Amino acid sequence: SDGFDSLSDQFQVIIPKGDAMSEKEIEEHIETVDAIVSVFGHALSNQLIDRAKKLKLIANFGVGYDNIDIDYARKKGITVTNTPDPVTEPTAELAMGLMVAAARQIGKMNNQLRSPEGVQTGVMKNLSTTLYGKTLGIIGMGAIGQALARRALAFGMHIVYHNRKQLSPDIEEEYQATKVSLEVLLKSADVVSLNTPLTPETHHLMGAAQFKAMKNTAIVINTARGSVINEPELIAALKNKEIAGAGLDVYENEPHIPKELLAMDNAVLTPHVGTATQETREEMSRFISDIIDQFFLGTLKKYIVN
Ligand code: 8YV
Repeated sequence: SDGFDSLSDQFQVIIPKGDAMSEKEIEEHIETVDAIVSVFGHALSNQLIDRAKKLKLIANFGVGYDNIDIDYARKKGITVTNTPDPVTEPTAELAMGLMVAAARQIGKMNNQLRSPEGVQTGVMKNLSTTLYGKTLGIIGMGAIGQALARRALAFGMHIVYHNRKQLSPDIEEEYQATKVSLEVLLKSADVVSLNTPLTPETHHLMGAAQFKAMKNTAIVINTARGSVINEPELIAALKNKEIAGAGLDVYENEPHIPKELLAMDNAVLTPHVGTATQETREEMSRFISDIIDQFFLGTLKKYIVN
């Protein structure tokens, strides 16, 4: 809560006792709050929005705002904002980490070394895959996709991307990246990274057909939203060796992670921690405090998503 300190002078701030407000805390305050800080994993229902008679601002603590019905909020005259800037670099960093871990089997080796059976020593028994010289296909070339491209370029990877919009020639040149169709990306990439928001168009963008279209040596990385992938179909593709591995930070029904994935040593898993660093959480809190300040001063120009 440190990052919210700057707000206390002008606002009465209600800090939840846990990670998010309990039902009891919500009951107590919902009818009197002017702003709510919402957080992924705690959907803000329309019924709750209806009850928040004084609500003017929903400041979402994160870049993805699929936990809020933003059109409904707009109809009610409520502004919704997000926090893109502070999450860009740490999320790309985790995507890069999952990519390296999946390709170089860091998770598998780490687990084996600590297991009672231990790891088989000797390089030939532990062969993995080099990223250098390989092709990274980025689906969603927004800020996080571009931050990942910068990192991948430094690793000596080639970059193709799929995006609604074409990037400017300058930016394409900077990342030496080429825009391709989803079909071409899936066929040519050694690593496919998902960096799109979750929308009706991207829901289950990756399923059985897409995994079949990928190289069977390829890996998929997801630091976006679990439902961009059809999870049972990913599990089947990994089992049937249609793809070689996965690095996942997000899941379809968080915080649940399917047992099958937990049992697979070709899946490197983290529990939705793309922005879970000390620095990032503090920066996100400061960022959202500034948004709230500016909104009530009437000077907020950016970060409004509805
Ligand atoms: C979570 C994220 O919102 O920015 C996003 O979209 O997924 C994360 O930052 C955050 O971790 C929830 O506390």
